[in-house]
Amino acid sequence: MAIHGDPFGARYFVNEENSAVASELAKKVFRDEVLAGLSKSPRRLPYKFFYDERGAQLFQQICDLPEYYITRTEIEILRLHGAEMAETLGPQIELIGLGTGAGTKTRILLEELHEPRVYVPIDISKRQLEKSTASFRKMFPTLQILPVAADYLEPFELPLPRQLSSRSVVYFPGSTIGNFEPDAAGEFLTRLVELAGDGGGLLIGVDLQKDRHVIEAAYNDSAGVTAKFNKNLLARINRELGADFDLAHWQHYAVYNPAEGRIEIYLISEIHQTLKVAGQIFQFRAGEKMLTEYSYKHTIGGFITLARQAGFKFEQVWTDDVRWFGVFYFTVAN
Ligand code: AVI
Repeated sequence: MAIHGDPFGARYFVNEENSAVASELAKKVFRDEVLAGLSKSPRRLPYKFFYDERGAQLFQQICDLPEYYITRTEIEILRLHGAEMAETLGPQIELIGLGTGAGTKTRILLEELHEPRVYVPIDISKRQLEKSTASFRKMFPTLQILPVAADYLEPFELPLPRQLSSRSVVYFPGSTIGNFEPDAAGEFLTRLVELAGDGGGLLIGVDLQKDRHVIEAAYNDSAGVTAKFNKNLLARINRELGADFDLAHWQHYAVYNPAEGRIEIYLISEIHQTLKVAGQIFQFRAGEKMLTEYSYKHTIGGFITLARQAGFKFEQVWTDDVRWFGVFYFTVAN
């Protein structure tokens, strides 16, 4: 997935020509995956495309919603147990942050860590990365920060650090692992074993199974922000693929599936409609559901098994009082 050896963090310093090629490629991938998803039965749109600029802003608003317990519970766990986490991860580590965004959680963790040597934030948004790197450099002047602007779902290169560290610890907060289906989650964790390397570790935030009403409220907030976030995917398709979705004819729907342990998020067509997307015609029945996202809620035991199968050894889990959320620490098994 990633190798040390790109001494200048070249992915961060992409030149204009490369970035034009990359954005053409990204457009093609977006078009192909949307058309493929719309051609499936039942139809589904890939959740990873939620995060254009507007989508990222809306997600930020979701994190602050009273019903969306995930972000504040994870932060509470870090505040309560950060010192013990630092003890467990050990001194002088290299921290590799995946999709850490603005970096609120990482900052709490870095403040607790003992003499962290290197921090490698990996984020798809170059602008976000530049902003958070600038403020982290001020906050942690002795820490070597090597940002990588990349989609961590795709192969990328790790910059070569100047400072020696005791071990690499991958940090993957936010329960983003919950958006992967079980097979994909297993494969991704296997890639994280490789990224952490021999002697390395993984600190990962995971949303846990709980009363379905709590979960359903988090994805059906009273202010309607999650509905906007969901429908923004259609707005993005309209804008970038020349489609004609009328957002007024689509309804946000989120329901917990206890058998699968996941919340399922859909857009429902309110009327019979014929639409054009990237020059292709699609017909939707009134009441037809189009899947946009799964968000899996794990049990502690179930997640440990998943990570074990990928090649990790379980070390510890920290939770809040009511066990709504878990921050797990694994090391790479010998
Ligand atoms: C990013 N991810 C962990 C969020 C979640 O809770 O599954 C995405 C989200 N979708 C709707 N609300 C939040």
